Amino acid sequence: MEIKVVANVLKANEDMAVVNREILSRRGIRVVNMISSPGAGKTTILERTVEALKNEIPMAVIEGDLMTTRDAERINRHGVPVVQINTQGGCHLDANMVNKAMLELPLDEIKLLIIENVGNLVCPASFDLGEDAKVVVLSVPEGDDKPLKYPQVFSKAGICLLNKIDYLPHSNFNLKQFYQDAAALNPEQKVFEVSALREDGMQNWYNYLRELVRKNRFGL
Ligand SMILES: Nc1nc2c(ncn2[C@@H]2O[C@H](COP(=O)(O)OP(=O)(O)OP(=O)(O)O)[C@@H](O)[C@H]2O)c(=O)[nH]1
Ligand SMILES: [Mg+2]
Repeated sequence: MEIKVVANVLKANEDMAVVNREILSRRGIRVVNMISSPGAGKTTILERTVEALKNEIPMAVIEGDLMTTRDAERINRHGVPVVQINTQGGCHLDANMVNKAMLELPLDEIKLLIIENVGNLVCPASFDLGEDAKVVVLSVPEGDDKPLKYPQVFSKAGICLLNKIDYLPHSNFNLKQFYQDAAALNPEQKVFEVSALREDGMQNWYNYLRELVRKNRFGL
């Protein structure tokens, strides 16, 4: 019985993700779903990203957190539309929450929607929100063993941002091991090494977003 309930929850989410994808792709809006453990640097990356691209690509942000509007306030300072979802204890965003948040955004004016998921490397991987791509952020202080320990999110994410590379000289993070494990889980995954703090390597990420927005709904 319990298994059936869980299956129903995931099926309901899948159905709503299809609806979101249809609404967004009809308007030519590209969507990325950023996933990481708490504190890996999602909001810092987003602050840099909106500052760098907001005059070039009309964009909006959905922030997911258990509580507070802190991350939305950080994005709001950069003058792009942002909606905060508070899950009130829930460990991930789901497609229904995103659907409601989308209604608060000027969808006819944007081409890129970036969703910052709740800080958690596990549950968000199971819930499709209607995105074009999942982006996993791993930060150097978390350790090079994380891809193999949290394989689902690394397998599903088309992009991995390896953040806080400014810590590399002070850490035992083994880059070779990380690349080997990440490639074993997902040979197609692109990895961008960045320091959002120092703004190192961010151009590769911006170019990825530019390319994503340029593609039409058939991926051409
Ligand atoms: N040294 C260093 N610190 C960073 C970097 N990027 C982010 N930080 C710091 O890491 C901390 C957490 O960053 P956030 O951007 O809030 O992380 P987050 O993933 O959004 O966190 P949650 O929303 O709570 O899951 C902050 O103190 C940032 O200043 C980086 O590239 N290098
Ligand atoms: Mg954040």
